[in-house]
Amino acid sequence: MKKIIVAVVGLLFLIPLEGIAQKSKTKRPNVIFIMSDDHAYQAISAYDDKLIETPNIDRLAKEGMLFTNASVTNSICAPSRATILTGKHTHINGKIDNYFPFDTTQVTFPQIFKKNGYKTAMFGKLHFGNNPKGVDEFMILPGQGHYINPDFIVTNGDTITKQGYVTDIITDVSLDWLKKEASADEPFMMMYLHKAPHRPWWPRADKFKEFTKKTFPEPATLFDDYKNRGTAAKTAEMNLFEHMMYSHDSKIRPETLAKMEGKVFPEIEEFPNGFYGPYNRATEEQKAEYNPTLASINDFFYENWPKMTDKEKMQWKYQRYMQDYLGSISSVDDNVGRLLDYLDESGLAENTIVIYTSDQGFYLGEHGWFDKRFVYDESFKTPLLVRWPDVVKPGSVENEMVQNLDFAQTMLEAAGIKPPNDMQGESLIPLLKGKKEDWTRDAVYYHYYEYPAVHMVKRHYGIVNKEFKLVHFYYDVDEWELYDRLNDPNEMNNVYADPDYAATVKKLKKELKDMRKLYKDSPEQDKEFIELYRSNGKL
Ligand code: SGN
Ligand code: CA
Repeated sequence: MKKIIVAVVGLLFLIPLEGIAQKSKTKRPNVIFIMSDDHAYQAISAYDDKLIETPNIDRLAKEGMLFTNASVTNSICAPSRATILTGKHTHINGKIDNYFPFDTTQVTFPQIFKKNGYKTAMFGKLHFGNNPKGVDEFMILPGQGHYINPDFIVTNGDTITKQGYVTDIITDVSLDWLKKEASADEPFMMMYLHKAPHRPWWPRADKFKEFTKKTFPEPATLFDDYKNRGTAAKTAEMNLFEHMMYSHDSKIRPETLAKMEGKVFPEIEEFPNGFYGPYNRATEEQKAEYNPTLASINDFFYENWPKMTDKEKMQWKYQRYMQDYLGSISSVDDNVGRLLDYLDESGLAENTIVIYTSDQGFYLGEHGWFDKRFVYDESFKTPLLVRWPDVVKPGSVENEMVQNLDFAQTMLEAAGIKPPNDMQGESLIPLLKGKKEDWTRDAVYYHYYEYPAVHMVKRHYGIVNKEFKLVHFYYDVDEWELYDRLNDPNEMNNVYADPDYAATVKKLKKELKDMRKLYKDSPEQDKEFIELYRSNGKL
């Protein structure tokens, strides 16, 4: 009898709950778009756990889908953001590099969400030289922004300074907005955009201390000599040994460099603010938290650097780089955890799509490099994890060739909004729903323009499918490269001139030509963008 009563009472409670659940399923989903700056997939444990554990980001893979072949159309910050926001390739949206401001007459997807009744917000890094459109509320970093006590531009156009560490602050503000604005009646779309782990990789003081004690495995290609590659790889200025800076990047104080006997470090004159620019943002109290770790790094350097071989210097720089880069990521992961926990506690998680990505990949010592820009895998590919309860099968892995070009259409369609016809991507909804048979694309297009510029990566465009990558470097060279992705995953051998690959080259050249046409790119357009540099005195 007791059992029956319990069962009946239980049923009474279940009925209304069931009703709510039914209702929320038919409601338009909320969207949280999380993007970190320069977060390499090699530094997310759902992809690879040899460098760092990222348990919170990994939750999105466990509870959703992990894309292993996601890429960008142009591996550099602001252009990638412009592609994400417009759903168009660089040559169409006009944002070719980090210098020229974004054309604000371009339609961006938050504007479309807002028009369709969504509450919208953007917090963190935009890097456009102008403010976002289509968001009810924003707080963005001016330009690259700072790690410590950063400035922000807010909705009314004012600039404010916030005390604390940038990754924590962006999360605090995003959570505040969710607590205030997210409700059951109106759906929302929030962009939560981290500055970390962008150069110069300043972790929070406690992470700095923690990660400086760690040693990381070296990538197989750390000592790449760029043999069997073209001019572009040989002339790029992003080698850890040659181009990474002791003070700005490795956190050696200029005074330490100045007192090194007989050694001349041009960066003391060339970039005097490299160390003190970021460090001096801290209050005396905050500096005191960094100082013991800085002292141990500086003492070690002062004593050991003169005795080190070039190989050891490279290895030391790699370790310093990883310590700071991964220390910065650790805070991103913690903060993503805070956000996901809040979604759970508030009940929002159930009807919210959460996307995690980066504005591009990054070299973590592969080919001896840091930075990005190249179509070679580590910077061309980007992390992509999507959780969408009841739609995406938990723990699924997708290897189709998807791109940041596809994000806008995907989010709009998920919200039941028809994307504008001139967007150039493909909605990822069939893949997210496990309907692979409805996915037809097998190759993607890439085009990088920012040259000559910092890191000196030459202009290039190309076509990439699962097996091959065909690339044309142009402007001050005219060189083609072909990589066999299956047999040479580290991309160490350009086989363009190998007779065994002649048929592949011929086929891919034709496909590349067709693709350029399809996306409305052309040699005339390439010349126009070179002319833009010339007329702005950049050549
Ligand atoms: C800065 C960095 C470069 C980086 C660009 C673009 N130097 O100039 O290393 O490639 O930004 O980065 S720094 O010394 O100022 O950090 S992007 O992410 O904005 O494209
Ligand atoms: Ca970036």
